[in-house]
Amino acid sequence: MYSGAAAAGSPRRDFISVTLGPEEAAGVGGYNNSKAWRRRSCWRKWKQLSRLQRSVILFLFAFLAVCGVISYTSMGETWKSITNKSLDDQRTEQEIPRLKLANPAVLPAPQKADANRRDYPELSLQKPPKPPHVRRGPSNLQIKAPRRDTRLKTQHDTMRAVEELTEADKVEKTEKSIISWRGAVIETDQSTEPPSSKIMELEKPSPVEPEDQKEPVPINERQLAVVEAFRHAWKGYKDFAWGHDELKPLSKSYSEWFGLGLTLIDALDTMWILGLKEEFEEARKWVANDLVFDKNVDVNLFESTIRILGGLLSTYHLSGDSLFLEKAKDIGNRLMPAFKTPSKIPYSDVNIGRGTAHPPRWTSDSTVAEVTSIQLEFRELSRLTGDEKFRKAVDEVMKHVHSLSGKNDGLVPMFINTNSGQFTHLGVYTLGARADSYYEYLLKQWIQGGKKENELLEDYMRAIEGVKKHLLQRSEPKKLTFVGELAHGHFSAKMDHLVCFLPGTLALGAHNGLAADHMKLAETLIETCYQMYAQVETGLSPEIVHFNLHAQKGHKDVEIKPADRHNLLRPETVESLFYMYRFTGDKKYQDWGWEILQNFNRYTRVPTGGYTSINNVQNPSNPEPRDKMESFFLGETLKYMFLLFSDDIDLINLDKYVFNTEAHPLPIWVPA
Ligand code: DMJ
Repeated sequence: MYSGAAAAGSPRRDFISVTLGPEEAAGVGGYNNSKAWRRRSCWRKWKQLSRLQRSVILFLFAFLAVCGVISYTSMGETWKSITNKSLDDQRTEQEIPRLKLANPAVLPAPQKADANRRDYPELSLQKPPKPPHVRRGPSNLQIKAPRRDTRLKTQHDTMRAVEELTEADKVEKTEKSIISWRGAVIETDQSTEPPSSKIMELEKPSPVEPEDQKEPVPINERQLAVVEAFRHAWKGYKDFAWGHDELKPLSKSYSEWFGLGLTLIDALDTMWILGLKEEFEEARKWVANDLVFDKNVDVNLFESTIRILGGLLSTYHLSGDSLFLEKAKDIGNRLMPAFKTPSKIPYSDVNIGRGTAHPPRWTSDSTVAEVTSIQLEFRELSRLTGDEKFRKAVDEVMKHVHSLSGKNDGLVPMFINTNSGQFTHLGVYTLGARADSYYEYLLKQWIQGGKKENELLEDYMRAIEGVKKHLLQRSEPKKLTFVGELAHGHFSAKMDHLVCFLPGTLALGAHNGLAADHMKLAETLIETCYQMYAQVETGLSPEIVHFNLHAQKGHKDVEIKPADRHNLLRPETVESLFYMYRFTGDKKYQDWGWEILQNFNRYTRVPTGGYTSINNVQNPSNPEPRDKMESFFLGETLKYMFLLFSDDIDLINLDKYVFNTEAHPLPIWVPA
């Protein structure tokens, strides 16, 4: 083989070497399909081309190479997403059978309507589905004007309209000190103590993400009416009950329950959500300077957990202000003695100053709803502080109740003994007082924990089957589906207003991938709850109704006994209306809520400030004011009203937050 300048003397010297095979070297020509021959032949052809032709070809090659690289990259992405999707599908499919196996008789397979993300909770956590009625985009374009809106205003504008204040110094102040978009102005130099290093290192208020830190959201006229109602209620509280538990608006005084500023704490996150900066700031100062838990006072474990601990935790998450977490940790620790019982089922009452706990004087029983509706708060406190003792205590209660006998198709009795740990007063089943939030917290703990705790889901699904089997009936004449009660095998057509939490909870479950018939049931039940208002003379629901099972001339579906005709400004129907509107976008739910707000204004508003419970929802000319504004009117009722009238799904996004039973939003833990 020879390699070198084979054509010395040739005018074209732009090649360097040629390799000759033995035949060619020997002058043997003809067709030869060997690789070497083909290479040589191409090379000759290439040499015969003009410089221009070669440049064009080289350019084409270069162009094709660039195209190749681009399409390879995008193919890679496509391939990656296909692979991920199939992995996700596999994971989902693995989890479905696990649920089925856990309780084949009760748990229906999660609906797989179109295999979209909505059907699979794990996926929807990452990228929540958007209700069709919500438009995204710049904040002032996101919200469709409700029918009666004449114009939309920003939250900031709204405050202006309500307050009629000069903005100049407010703006300046805001620019100097605001740390977050929704409501509160927190001066940096005002921050109470330096954040407890342990707490702050362990856990940050997780859901305050950049996505949430957006422009003030425009609010509409109905929301503005809620803001006005809140400010009126707050005026009464501030003028006559500041720092006390509840306002007595008629006597212009207050009542104490625990002596811990219950209304103020319950209302903190509502002020934040409504954008009431000044009110929030003032209340924060009271928390920083005057809220003291080292007090010789008996508090109810459940009530102080859902209102105080829950309120402080959610305010911490919304504001990012460590003051609230410090206070939450303090009250959490002071409530722990309640769990020192023979059965670990907590006592109902704790002295938060002395560190002692006890059951009510007349019994050693606790209420089932109370011991099973403190979990969201204590679990979150453990997550934030890194101290497992809070979570262990409440998880133990749930495990124990899960394993107990005495349930009826998932329905639980109303009492549990703190010595034996057994249910007592067997045979009575209700979704109302003393059992209600047990069911609510089964679902909500499951959601909070990233939908991994199957026992909670099993108990929830079984209970809803129990409701369907034993407690559902239809009334006459309107055939309203309602949830009655069962006492030793006898059905009672009695329904507490408290039961109206259920449509919202069912809708939340369906949104998280549970059975689609739960949503159907939610739709029929919320209609019933609305009728509990609409069929009454004041348009306000009584505490308890009895439904007519038989058609009688001149009788409505709803009957009210004299002892039950009071209204305590409760939130449950408005709460469910909020969930129903969020998940369906059906404006009728907003309209129903609007009617209710107007009737609260008509019959319960006290001109000098505040709202009052009333004794008689059947007497519009004299509803008999009771002279008490419950803390949940500000903590829950008005908050849910405001959210119901909003079209912004990011205003407490239900794929990021779960509300405790006192309407305090807590973060859904991001799945590991
Ligand atoms: C609130 O304290 C809570 O919603 C609780 O779960 C039930 N009772 C009141 C409101 O009605």
